[in-house]
Amino acid sequence: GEDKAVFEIPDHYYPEKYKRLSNTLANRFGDDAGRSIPVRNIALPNLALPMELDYNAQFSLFVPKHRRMAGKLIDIFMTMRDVEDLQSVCSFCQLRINPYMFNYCLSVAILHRPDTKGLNIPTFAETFPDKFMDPKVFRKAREVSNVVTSGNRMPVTIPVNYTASTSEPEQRVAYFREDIGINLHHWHWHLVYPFDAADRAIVNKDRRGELFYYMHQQIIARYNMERLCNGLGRVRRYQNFREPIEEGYFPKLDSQVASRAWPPRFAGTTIRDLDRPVDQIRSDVSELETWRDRFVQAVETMSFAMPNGRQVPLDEERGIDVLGNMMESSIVSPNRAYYGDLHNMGHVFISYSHDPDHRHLEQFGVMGDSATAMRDPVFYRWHAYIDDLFQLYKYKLSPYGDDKLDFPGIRVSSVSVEGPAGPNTLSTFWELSTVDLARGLDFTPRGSVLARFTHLQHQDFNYVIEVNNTAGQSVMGTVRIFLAPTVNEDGEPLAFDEQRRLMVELDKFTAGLRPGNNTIRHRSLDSSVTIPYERTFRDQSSRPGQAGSAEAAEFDFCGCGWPHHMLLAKGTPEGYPVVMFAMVSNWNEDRVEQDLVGSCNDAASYCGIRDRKYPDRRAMGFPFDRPAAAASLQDFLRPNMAVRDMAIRFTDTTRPRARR
Ligand code: CUO
Repeated sequence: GEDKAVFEIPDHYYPEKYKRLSNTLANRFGDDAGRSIPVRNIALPNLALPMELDYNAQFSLFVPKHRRMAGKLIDIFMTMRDVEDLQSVCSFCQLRINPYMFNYCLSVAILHRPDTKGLNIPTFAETFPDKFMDPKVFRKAREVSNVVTSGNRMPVTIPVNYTASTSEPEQRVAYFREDIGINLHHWHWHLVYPFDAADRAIVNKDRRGELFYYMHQQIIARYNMERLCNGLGRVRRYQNFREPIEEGYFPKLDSQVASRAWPPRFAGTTIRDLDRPVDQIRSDVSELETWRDRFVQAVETMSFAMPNGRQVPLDEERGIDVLGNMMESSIVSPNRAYYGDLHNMGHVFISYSHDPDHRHLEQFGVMGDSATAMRDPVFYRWHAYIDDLFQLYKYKLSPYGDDKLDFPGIRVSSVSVEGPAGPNTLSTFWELSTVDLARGLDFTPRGSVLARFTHLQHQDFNYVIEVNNTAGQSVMGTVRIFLAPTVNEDGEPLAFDEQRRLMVELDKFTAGLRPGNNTIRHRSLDSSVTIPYERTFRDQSSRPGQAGSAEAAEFDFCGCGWPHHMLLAKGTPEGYPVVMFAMVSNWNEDRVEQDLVGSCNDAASYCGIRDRKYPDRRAMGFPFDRPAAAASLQDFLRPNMAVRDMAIRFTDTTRPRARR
């Protein structure tokens, strides 16, 4: 509600230069006026290591030194006795610790401390909007906020297509790469699945390595469909580290913290050996190649080396999870000394390719930060390569047999969609939305600053699935829905093995099936992949509480989830041909015994469920995670599966977002 609070912070918590201001400085999570809350005066822990990062520097989880400093700070936040002590140490840290690192570490701690579950972490886009938006917006926002009183402000408009002209073909999918919701999802995902922390339990979540593989595999599948809709070929993997990266990227994002521009990468840049003492990074390109070769060797031999030299087999059930942890890598990698840090260091090499030895005193580019990496075309080239390496393992597995694919007694006679665009037509268009930038803008007066931007949107629809049950009794099934392109760059039908890798998961849910005919109707809005628009951007009507307040909101773990407005690819004006696939598998073989009390279980496909196991016993991406003998999707079908040809029709109009 309107209950505003000011935190009374012990005087000696303020750095010297702020002492005079101490009476007027409100806590970052507090509001402007009202109730006064004393902050507990505690014996402060040793913060020397995290304070080594300059307050104005950029912070990257991919940089090993930053990772160690963050690990220490998370550890400090995790071990504070209670919420009041946590708040106390936070108020001390706020004016001393690099704000990006502070925000990240506090978010991880709030997510993982038992006594802060359900507390609100301010939505990242609003905490650091400079990572998601064009800096011009902020200059305008400052002007607006200085002249107009709160509550009566004109929104500032973020232009469409501001990072390149149409001479750059990659610009055709900029609306995907630079989508604020997609970048927020990616940042949240890495927040929920950190790869480093002093407390191993924070990292070691159920099937986290497999989810790293799967979530990023799905990003590539979605991006590829988006590219095909726009007349671009599937993304070319970045596999030769000695060759120039053809694509350039000029981010045009300013950091408010560093007050300097994010460095660009020119077209034709080649990654080079890194020697940046300031970041304690020294690594040669050949090291990436060694790690890559060792990863491939593990797959080839279907076994990996433990630190003690013992060889352990990669099995069918857990192999992909081990490889995910090895590849990313995380502290639960089976042998970090040997398999190294391929994926993370790939980000680091690319993000420093403009200044590998720090001679120009430049910081990392957008690839160095999980909040901004997806803007850069090279992100997808890198992850397409990573995905290829994972697929090497999947090709080692034997195809699923009937025992895994069939559901005896269950026949799916049809899948279709119904909606405003007409039967079996999916409809997309541009939508104009407004988000609140109030948080993270450290100018006065504080309050609402609205930014208006354009993003892809679609008309919601229902899935309709006809299922015949001849099992003689009621059974439970898991409905799995995917969407894929039907033809390649040249308009030729896709072979099964190409198409399976382009399969985009749209939904997964359980359904009870009575004997006889059943019609399952399911809303696209309830997708297990996406979170509602309101959660991506946070409901405008509910103002956040401060850390430590009892005001519960779930924008943290719950912030992880593909943004619903990007559920479908853009399509084409003529109608882009796609095929929808639906399968009903036997829930008794899929289910995981656990209670799902609580919330944030509505985007489980890409994000898992907080404090629970991944809620599906099958391999992620089942049944398309493995190759099959089938030549075409039609060949692959079993009685419990159905397909339907459809079209995604894009209308090039911009509609203001309607209140729903
Ligand atoms: Cu999400 Cu490379 O892992 O950015």
